[in-house]
Amino acid sequence: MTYRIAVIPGDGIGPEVTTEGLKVLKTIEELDPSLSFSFESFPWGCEYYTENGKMMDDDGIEKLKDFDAIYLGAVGFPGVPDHISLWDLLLKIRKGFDQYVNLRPIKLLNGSSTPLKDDPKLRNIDMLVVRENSEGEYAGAGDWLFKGKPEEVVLQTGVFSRKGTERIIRHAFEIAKESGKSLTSISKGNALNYSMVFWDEVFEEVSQDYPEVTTYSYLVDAAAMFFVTDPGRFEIVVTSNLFGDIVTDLGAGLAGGLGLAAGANINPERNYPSMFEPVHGSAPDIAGKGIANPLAAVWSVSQILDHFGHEDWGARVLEAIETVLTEKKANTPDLGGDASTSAVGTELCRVLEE
Ligand code: GGG
Repeated sequence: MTYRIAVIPGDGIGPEVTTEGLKVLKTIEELDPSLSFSFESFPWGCEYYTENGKMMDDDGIEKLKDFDAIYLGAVGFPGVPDHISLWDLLLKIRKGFDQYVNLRPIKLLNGSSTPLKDDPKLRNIDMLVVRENSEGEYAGAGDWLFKGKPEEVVLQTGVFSRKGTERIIRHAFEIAKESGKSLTSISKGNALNYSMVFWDEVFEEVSQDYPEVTTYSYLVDAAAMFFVTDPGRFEIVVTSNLFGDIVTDLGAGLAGGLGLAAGANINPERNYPSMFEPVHGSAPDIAGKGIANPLAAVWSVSQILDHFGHEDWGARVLEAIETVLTEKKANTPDLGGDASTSAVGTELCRVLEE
């Protein structure tokens, strides 16, 4: 079977890092005759916006719908307002394909270092954040009244439907049950007296169906502190769209930086393609210099392989990343090395071929 992958390299360092991800997939294809991938690239992003007045084609969702997966680099570049680049490409695809589960692993890989003190307790970083990815604070609901006037008022409404809240919490419980790990809900019920009280109630209700799963609940501010002081207490984490976006960048900072953080936008029903992307953005400051760390984008490739049911290859790609990190022969400047983006990809392929 040939897996069809739509590639959206996007902006800034996106094309540089996805090139290395594709290099890895092509190497795997050569090593395993039972696997075959076809790639179609789409030139969407900020440059496309500047030329065409839109981030993607009007029928972009239609064009993507029959692919087995979407591989995205990065979105956003100076000159195009960030809310336009995010909403008209990344969020449009997440919403268009109901990719309501955002899986973001936060793991201190072998060979990677943490800015935390050299305390074994603080090296115990291995969690999976299950972020709600379709509504919540990113519902796009709100208003901007009396613009420019002294009485100006801006509203940004969080939307938490029963369907949306229950399905993400249930999905996280399923992951926790299957993996035998605990599940922590991160919310803010004391201050957000509608949305997060509701979230906490739904979490409590759904937990009744999973008596075998040990559960914890944290306010997001306390959770942020414990991420830093005792990250080992978190295994599977479920949280809302905005909180998930924030705590996963915090987690990335603890586990080696954004160059090592991958994310999968999953449509669990598989009636539409899922999308895989590094968590980082387009990093305009280093774009075009050939020094961006491609490991997050390659970890996303590992997630694609897992999603296709080739967990053996997914694990091998992650092991190859750990080997490259441990050997330190090809690490980019953010990791203290001087290797180019392309040299890291080539080294990963060499490790896979060994
Ligand atoms: N790698 C995709 C990208 O550029 N993400 C930047 C970003 O701001 N993402 C926000 C989000 O994941 O909700």
